[in-house]
Amino acid sequence: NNMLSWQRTSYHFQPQRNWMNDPNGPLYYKGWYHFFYQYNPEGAVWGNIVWGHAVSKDLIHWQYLPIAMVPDKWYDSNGVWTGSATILPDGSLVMLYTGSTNESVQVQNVAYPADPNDPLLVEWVKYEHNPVLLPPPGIGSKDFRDPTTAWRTPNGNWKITIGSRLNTTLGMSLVYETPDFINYKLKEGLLHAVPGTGMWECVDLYPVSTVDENGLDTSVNGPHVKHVLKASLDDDKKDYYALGVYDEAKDVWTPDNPEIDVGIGLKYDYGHFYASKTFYDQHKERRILWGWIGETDSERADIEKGWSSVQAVPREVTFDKKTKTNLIQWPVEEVEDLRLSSKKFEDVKVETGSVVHLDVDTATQVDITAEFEIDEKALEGVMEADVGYNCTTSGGAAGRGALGPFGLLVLADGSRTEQTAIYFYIAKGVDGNLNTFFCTDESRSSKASDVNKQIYGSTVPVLKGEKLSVRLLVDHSIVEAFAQGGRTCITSRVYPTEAIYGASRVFLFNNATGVSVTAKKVKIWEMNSAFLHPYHFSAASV
Ligand code: DQQ
Repeated sequence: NNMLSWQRTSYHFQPQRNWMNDPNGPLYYKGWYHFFYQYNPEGAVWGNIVWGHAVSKDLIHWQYLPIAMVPDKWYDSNGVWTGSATILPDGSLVMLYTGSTNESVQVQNVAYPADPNDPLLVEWVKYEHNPVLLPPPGIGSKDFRDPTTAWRTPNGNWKITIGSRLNTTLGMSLVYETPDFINYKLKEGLLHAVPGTGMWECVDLYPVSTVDENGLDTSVNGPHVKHVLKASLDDDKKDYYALGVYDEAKDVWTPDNPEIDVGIGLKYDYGHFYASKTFYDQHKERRILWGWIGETDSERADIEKGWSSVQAVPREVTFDKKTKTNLIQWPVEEVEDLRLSSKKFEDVKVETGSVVHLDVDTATQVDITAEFEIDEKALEGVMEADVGYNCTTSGGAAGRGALGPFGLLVLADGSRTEQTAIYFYIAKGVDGNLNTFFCTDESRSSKASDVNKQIYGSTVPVLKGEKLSVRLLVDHSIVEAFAQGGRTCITSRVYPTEAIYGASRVFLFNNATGVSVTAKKVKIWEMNSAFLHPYHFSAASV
């Protein structure tokens, strides 16, 4: 439908048409990045789930391949659901995925590439004696899904974890041990459980180095290693992670800080981002995070436009060695290859209560970096405490405090009847300490009334001497925002009707009452399109 075609993104992964959800089994194999995804080949709403498949040399320019797996067995006839890939020491691949059976029971299945010599991994075969795992006693038949990538144990076996819940509210993850991916033993304890968090979907467990920049293969453990545990909470559709320690002998993961445990502490992304999954990229020795960005418009609009959902630009994840309390997420460096012409703005003063237009040609498909400086004296001069600030409930970009909000307006039209605001807000505690918030306000993002417009955000750690910095990936109907180098991230799905194509503008704004802000350096790159297209099989390759 042409009427809504401006909402299509230009460098975020999305199928040509129809519904997509979770990322599945991402991996690097024989020179290609592979990406599988939950896909409905028959429409723009969830259902009939198969595994879509695409390949890329650089995680940005994708080529669509034929559907990898369809629900053609009793053990997955209600859907080929989410799963993960494991690369064995000899380089071969095992795929583990959840099948929803003909009776809607969630079981785990194994699949292999039909031809390991095919770098495109076009054909997949399901293990003939699937399923390999049924819900164990005491676990609901619909509470047992999304196996992780396996990690190797010192005795040469493999372990996986699978999310579930007990008594509806105790979110948790089970551990299984297997020598061969066929026979499994349920471990006695739980990897971890957190009361009140409900069903854990798409659990992820992986190591991060506390000293090195490179990512770690999933089986690595030992000194200078922390383990990230992530669960996608079915109840509030958010991806929560926590840093902790994984004890392989006991099969237990323990959070560094019980107060910021899985499901009650940090989120990968405070906006719209769900069912994410990481993989270790052995090609570039880094850990890559994929996340699904669903629609926030009406189902009717999705059916009308004939498609639904995109994936976030893959992010490299590392441990934040400066704060030691959070991860860093940053768009993979390859996205920078899409940067075309740029414009730079320096020392732009944004007075209290003002808006400044940044003159760039087109701002509908851009990569923006910005650094803000605030007058130190003004910061100290603020006498009264400002407690209880909350991105969602404190008035958004229009609410005014002494030291915020200030930041950028993107996907805005010239008269700002539409705008998506990304901003900082500094609150002074009763102790005089400053607490910085990073937020996104979608409330004026679209004139359309049938779309969900939210105000999101959280605190962002700012260390002494650091400027406030932000990176934005703007792509027609998406804004991915990264504060302080990726310590806090917010993805917004927005539906401008006026601020599209050439009518889209970028502004700086400052609604703080007590401080003027200087945008020290703002750089705006126009972004090329990634031109996703089907893979053309040459005569020689078929
Ligand atoms: N989506 C899949 C499930 C998973 C859920 C089904 C998360 O395997 O738990 O499409 O979005």
